Amino acid sequence: MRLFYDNDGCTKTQPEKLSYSSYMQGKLIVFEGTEGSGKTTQIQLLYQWFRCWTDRVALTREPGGTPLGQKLRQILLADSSIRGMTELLLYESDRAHHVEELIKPQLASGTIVLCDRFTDSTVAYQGYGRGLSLRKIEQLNEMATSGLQSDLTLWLDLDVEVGLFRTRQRGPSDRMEQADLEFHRRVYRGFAQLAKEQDRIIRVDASGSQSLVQAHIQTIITEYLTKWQII
Ligand code: Z5A
Repeated sequence: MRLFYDNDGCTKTQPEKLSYSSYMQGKLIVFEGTEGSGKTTQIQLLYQWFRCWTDRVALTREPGGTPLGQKLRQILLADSSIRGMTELLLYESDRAHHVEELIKPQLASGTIVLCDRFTDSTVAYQGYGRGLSLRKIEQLNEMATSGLQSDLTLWLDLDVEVGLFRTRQRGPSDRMEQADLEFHRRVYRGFAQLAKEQDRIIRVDASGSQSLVQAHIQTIITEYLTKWQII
């Protein structure tokens, strides 16, 4: 990160402070991708970048963005008896609670919400990966979010095998990471298809170094903040 950060962790080229009077509603920015694509690393770096010039930013994730969600996350990632519709409904339950309790109130107070995974993960994993009905998933996503969509989704595009190699190097795998390679390839195809269909999804090449990928993300975010007239 030396290239982009000073000693205090802030960039030399950070935007001017947010003009607080210029916007009321926050923005929902989501990071999506297959295992090991670097979402968590990159969203945390972006959060630090935002924090250098505003405190109106929140970092959260799915599953597990609330205390109840943490409990659901533990069950979802550890219990191998959970399959099919049960798995889908647990992810949607986590989401419904997360949106109501955290995301909507934060957006209403003008906060930029950075979320590690959201509705597209359900389409990619439970739809393309597990083969559940895409139409039903769309309906459940709509119900769980009351129609809320991301303002911008960054799809971190990385070769599935490279991502799985990265996660294996990190240590023991959880239930989803242990799924077979063909499952992860189907999930990848899901994200690729969504990116083709939806203008709110921007593809980010995640194969470079952490600092290179972060620089690309900061460029995209700066463009959007300008477009939204936040900076
Ligand atoms: N799931 C679902 O099925 N349906 C849904 O609706 C939702 C989720 C919302 C969440 O688990 C699981 O839930 C997930 C999908 C499913 N499946 N799994 N597994 P999670 O949150 O624990 O897992 P994840 O979201 O996939 O995160 P991850 O495996 O930790 O991957 P990541 O966040 O994309 O990557 P990372 O943690 O930033 O990096 C992984 C490793 O690579 C780490 O050691 C880094 O230091 C390293 N890394 C990161 N960037 C680089 C670069 N650029 N070069 C080299 N190495 C790097």
